[in-house]
Amino acid sequence: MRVDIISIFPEYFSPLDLSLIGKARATGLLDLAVHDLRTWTHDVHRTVDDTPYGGGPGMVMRPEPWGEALDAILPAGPPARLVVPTPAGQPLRQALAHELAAESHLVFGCGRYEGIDQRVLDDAATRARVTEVSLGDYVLFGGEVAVLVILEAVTRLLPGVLGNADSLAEESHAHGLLEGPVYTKPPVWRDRGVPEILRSGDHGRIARWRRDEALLRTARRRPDMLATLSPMSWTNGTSRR
Ligand code: 6GU
Repeated sequence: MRVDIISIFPEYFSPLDLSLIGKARATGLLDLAVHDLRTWTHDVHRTVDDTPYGGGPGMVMRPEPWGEALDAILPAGPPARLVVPTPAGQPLRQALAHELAAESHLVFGCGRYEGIDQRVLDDAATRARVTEVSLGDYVLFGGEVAVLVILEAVTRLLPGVLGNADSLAEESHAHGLLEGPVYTKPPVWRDRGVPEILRSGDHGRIARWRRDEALLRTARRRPDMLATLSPMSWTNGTSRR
C-alpha cells in the first residue's frame, strides 16, 4: 500500500518509524511519505492560513498551497482515496478501516485551525475519492494525531503486517461485539484466580464462555452495539447451545 501524508507538522509522524508500522515500511509492505504543506507556499512567511470569510473566530487554511500539494501528489491514473480527518467527518469504525485497507493508495490531508477551505475538497473530488473521517465526538487541534490512529487501524489489517492473523478474528469489533476479559500466567495472582473454565481444556465450553462474556460486556458498556447485531454473533456462528 502507498500512503502520502500532507501536514504542516511532519514531525508528528516520527512514530511511524517504530514498531509494526516501522517494520511494514522496512519490509516494503507499506510505502509511506510525509510532505510538508509549506513546500507549496511561495511567500516569505510560508503562509497557509487566513481569516474566515463571513467572520468568526480562528483561521482557515488557504486553498493555494493545498491545491498545489494535491496536484503534485494525487496520481494521474486511477484515482487515489483522499482522507481528510475532521470532527465533521464520517465516524471511524472497523468497517471503514477494512474499506481503507483494501485501497492501493491513500492520501491524508491534515487540516489545522478551523479547517481547510471547502473549495480544496470540492476540487480534489474531481480527481480523487474524498472521505472526511472523524475519530469521535470531540475536537482535536488538527488532523495529525487522527492520521496516526487511522493508519494504525488500517495497516494492521494489511496481509503480513500482523504476526498472527488469527488475532484479527478474535478481537473487539471483529463480530460486532466487544472482546471479553483475557488472562495469562500465573494461575493465581494476589489471591485472584483465573476463571476455571479457561484451564479446563474444553474448547467448546471455552468458546461459549468467551461469547457470553463478550455479550455481557457489550450489553453493559455498549448497548448501542447490540441493537444492530446480527444473530450470528449470538450463536458464535454455530447452532450449538
Ligand atoms: Cl479526525 N480531526 C480533528 N481535528 N478533530 C477530531 C477528529 C479529527 N475526530 C474527532 N475530533
